[in-house]
Amino acid sequence: MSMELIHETLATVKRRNPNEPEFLQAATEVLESIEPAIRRHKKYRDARILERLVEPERQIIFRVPWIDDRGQVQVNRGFRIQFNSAIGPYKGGLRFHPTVCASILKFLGFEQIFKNSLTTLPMGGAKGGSDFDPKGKSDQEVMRFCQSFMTELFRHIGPDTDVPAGDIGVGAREVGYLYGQYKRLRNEFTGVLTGKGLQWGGSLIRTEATGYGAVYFAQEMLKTRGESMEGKVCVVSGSGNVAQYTIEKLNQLGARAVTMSDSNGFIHDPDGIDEEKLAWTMDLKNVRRGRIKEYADKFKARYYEGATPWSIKCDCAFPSATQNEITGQDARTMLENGCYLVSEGANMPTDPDGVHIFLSKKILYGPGKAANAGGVATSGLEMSQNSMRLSWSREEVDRKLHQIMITIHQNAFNTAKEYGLPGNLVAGANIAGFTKVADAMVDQGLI
Ligand code: NDP
Ligand code: 2IT
Repeated sequence: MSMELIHETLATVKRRNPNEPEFLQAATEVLESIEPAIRRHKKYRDARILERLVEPERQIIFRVPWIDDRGQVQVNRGFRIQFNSAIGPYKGGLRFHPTVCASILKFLGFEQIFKNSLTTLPMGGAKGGSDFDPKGKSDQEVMRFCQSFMTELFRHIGPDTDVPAGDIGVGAREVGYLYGQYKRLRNEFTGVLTGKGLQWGGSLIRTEATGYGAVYFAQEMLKTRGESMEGKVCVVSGSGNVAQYTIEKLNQLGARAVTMSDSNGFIHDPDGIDEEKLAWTMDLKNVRRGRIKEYADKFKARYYEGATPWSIKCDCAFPSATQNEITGQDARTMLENGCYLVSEGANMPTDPDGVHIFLSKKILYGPGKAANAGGVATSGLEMSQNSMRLSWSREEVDRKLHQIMITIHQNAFNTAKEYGLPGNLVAGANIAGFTKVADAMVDQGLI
């Protein structure tokens, strides 16, 4: 009966949101895996929690006009999906990428609800962004775009209402321009964005947090089998914020990261991307804004144009680029090559076929909403520091981040067991994240 309810709800999602495949994919994965909780708790069925959960509280879509360096008017589309505020102010990143559309931001906002719930901190779920492409744009163009974007967004956000942050295409530079414009418009210095610069309200470790967190989560998964990261050969995709700090933490723990990628291809460096090569890559990607191919030329590694790194033999994989980057076929290849741990730094990087394969083969599989929750968790710590008008040391924030990742793993692991699905961290994370939000929605009446 509860499965019927879930399928009816998903049919409504499909009917109401035609042409939103990513959102339907995320909703299907979550709803199907929380069936045991829907079955067990009549109060969720009576309060029609599922039907309410899949409908965002508010969606804002707006025009973003700006002037490029040639003096031409450009127009992009801006979004903010305020999905759920049952347990705290809306919280989630902004993505600037040409593929951005309602479907992608709704999948990300939906995932964010459960991820934020898992962090143990009081944050609701949201996501936003634009189809603006920062690639190939000058700093001035990026600034003018960010100022125009914020000129509309500012009226919808606030430190107790909605606190955006970065995601793909939105890093320190973009957060700086966005924050500057918010401050001018409001005449207030508040913690309205996270991922801020360290001199103006940012938290130590926020830059590192998602990557570090994904590795801390992997450590916890390995511990259940009495193993550690030491000596593990790791395949990493992406070469942006999450990939960079995943590799930094892997190096610190004695593991060996052998790949990185961008949307053009991937590099394979069997000797490992050590500290020096990583520092060079950070300059390439964060300052010079070049392509990963240059790494192969610089360090005599192999470059594979137009391919993803999943064919490379490894013990552990850290997908850290984008959604659906691991297909069912990739998953099969990875298992054949001996990969037995996947910790998702990206959001929904594995397609449904791939997830099914990882779960049925019972490898150590940490889904994004658990494994990459360290980023938003540290955003939550940045919000606390802003509210208290003080800043914690690097060690203090790292210690809190590490403890949060341990707790998330424990919660997902124990919840999976409690609901009769031992080892299934997809079900464990979804059910644990869901029940907290669902209980809050029941307590607060018809919201
Ligand atoms: P960045 O913009 O810093 O880096 C993104 C990386 O992924 C780049 O190497 C980029 O290559 C590659 N990439 C992006 N889109 C595609 C695509 N369609 N196909 C192939 N490669 C692609 O973003 P982040 O590192 O911040 O984000 C990476 C992932 O982690 C995303 O899924 C994001 O949602 C998730 N995440 C990020 C968090 C954060 O705190 N930043 C927190 C939690 C999750 P190219 O330069 O060629 O575009
Ligand atoms: O997907 C994510 O969790 C993020 N991009 C980080 C969100 C945040 O508010 O720090």
